[in-house]
Amino acid sequence: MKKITPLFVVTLALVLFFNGKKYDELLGSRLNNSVSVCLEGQSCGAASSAAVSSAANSAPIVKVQLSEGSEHIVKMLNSGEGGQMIFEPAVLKVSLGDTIHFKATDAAHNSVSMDGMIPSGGADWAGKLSQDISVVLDTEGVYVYQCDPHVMMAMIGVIQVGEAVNLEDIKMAAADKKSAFMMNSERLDNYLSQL
Ligand SMILES: [Cu+2]
Repeated sequence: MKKITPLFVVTLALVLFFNGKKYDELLGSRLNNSVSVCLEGQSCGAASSAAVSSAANSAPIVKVQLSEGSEHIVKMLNSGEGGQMIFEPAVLKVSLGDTIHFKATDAAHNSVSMDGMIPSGGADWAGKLSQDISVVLDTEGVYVYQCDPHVMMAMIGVIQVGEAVNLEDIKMAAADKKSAFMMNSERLDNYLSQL
């Protein structure tokens, strides 16, 4: 017992010491987190910059990243995360020569390229109602397409293939096209701003 007691005391002291050290480190890291301040103009990570742009523009503009792979699916929906009567995803960035599969997930929609809203030399397309259609995009630029029955609700989508070489043309044409939208008229500008 006389030999065990000092050993016990030493062990207890060590346990307390290391626990205390860990606690201090934990406390320190919590304090560091809570006092870290993101100043304007500094690189503060994605969440913070989104918050900054949200405050500045009332709606955060998140740029769409290049989709991986060479085949991409766009669903035609009555209701999606972005609202009613909508393509999902409504904005896509793909590589030259990629294939887009428009899926009639919900009935009574179609996908039709919009007049004057595709790159010059690009192939147009026109799917039938409730019909899946696959389109190979082998001309670089920005394409805007619509759903015929719901174009008044701005059921449209945007695909950038390679570089957005015709974006200024599309933006000029968009000003005219928007007059056809009775609802969701902000969608087209919103989508184009994500490119
Ligand atoms: Cu539709």
